[in-house]
Amino acid sequence: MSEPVDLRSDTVTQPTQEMRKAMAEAKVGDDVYGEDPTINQLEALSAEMLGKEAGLFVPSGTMGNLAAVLAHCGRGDEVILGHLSHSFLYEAGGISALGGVHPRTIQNQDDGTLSLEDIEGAIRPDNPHFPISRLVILENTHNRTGGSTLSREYTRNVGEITKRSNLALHIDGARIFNAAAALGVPARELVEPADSITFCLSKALCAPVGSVLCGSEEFIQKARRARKQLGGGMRQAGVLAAAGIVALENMIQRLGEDHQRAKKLAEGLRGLAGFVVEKDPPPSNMVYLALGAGFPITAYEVADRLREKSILVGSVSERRIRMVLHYWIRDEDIEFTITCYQNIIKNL
Ligand code: TLP
Repeated sequence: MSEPVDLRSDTVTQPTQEMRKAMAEAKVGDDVYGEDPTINQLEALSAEMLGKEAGLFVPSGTMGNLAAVLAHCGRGDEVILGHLSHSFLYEAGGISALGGVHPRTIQNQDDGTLSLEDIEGAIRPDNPHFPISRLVILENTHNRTGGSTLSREYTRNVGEITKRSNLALHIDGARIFNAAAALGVPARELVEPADSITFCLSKALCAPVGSVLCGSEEFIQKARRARKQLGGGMRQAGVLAAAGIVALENMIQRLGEDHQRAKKLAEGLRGLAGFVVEKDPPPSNMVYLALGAGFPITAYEVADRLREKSILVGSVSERRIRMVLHYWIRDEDIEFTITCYQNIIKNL
């Protein structure tokens, strides 16, 4: 049987042949002793690419974000973040459960940003009634608003606020290289105002496991302790980091192809009665599709009908579908997906 067309996420990507070879041949050591040469190489390469002093290899984006919050904040401190941010919605409340950190959510705008006024307005005055505002988190690209990109200028403006107010700025850059490709701006410039950044190797870059948290030497030392507390101190994990190095060296320059395919998919779905492509053209590698008011079946049923044709999509809610483009999706898969959507409409 042929492979399904898996559009649920870019997290489903399999490692490439080149990654598998690099993994098999990786030189490894005990990373808790700091002795894994491949992890050390990945961390140094990541830090250099993002213009930060140091990097820390972590098993997941979730752990990268959590270790960052634990390194920036103490118990009872407050983090300002978007109500649609991944850290708030999809990380199992880790910052509160494990860090005793208070989330202060403010509205994400439709383009994934937090308004500068809202950020300033959320910073607490020094008063014993209040938690201490310590950190702002941005997300680039912003998943729930359709893979929106946050510009260099916007991020600089936020950085000016955080600096002025003595807060830290963390970027959840799970897909920062998608943002860089979409905007035509080097990733290091997009994260320049940030004190820390997490990016993922295991999404559109195809590595099987891992993210890297980057920041100053001092920050990374604290984050390394937090990673240990969270059980993320790994041993001969250079076999994983080896795939991450291939991801950084060879997989970034092709991300534009995924963005082109996202546009092609959106074009094909645009005219279909009952569906609305939410961000059209899509800003990066995601296509979100909303079902119009009178659409007679739910997003779950649409997903089931597509699954019968071996197409997998994410139903985010009853009325909303997400499709994510990645390395393993070819042009013919896009055409086939559009045809299957057309057939669903015909057979309603
Ligand atoms: N996102 C996943 C799901 O958790 C929703 C996906 O399929 O998109 N930040 C952002 C912006 C993310 O989208 C994700 C994963 C993470 C962090 C967490 O990364 P992992 O899955 O490695 O913990």
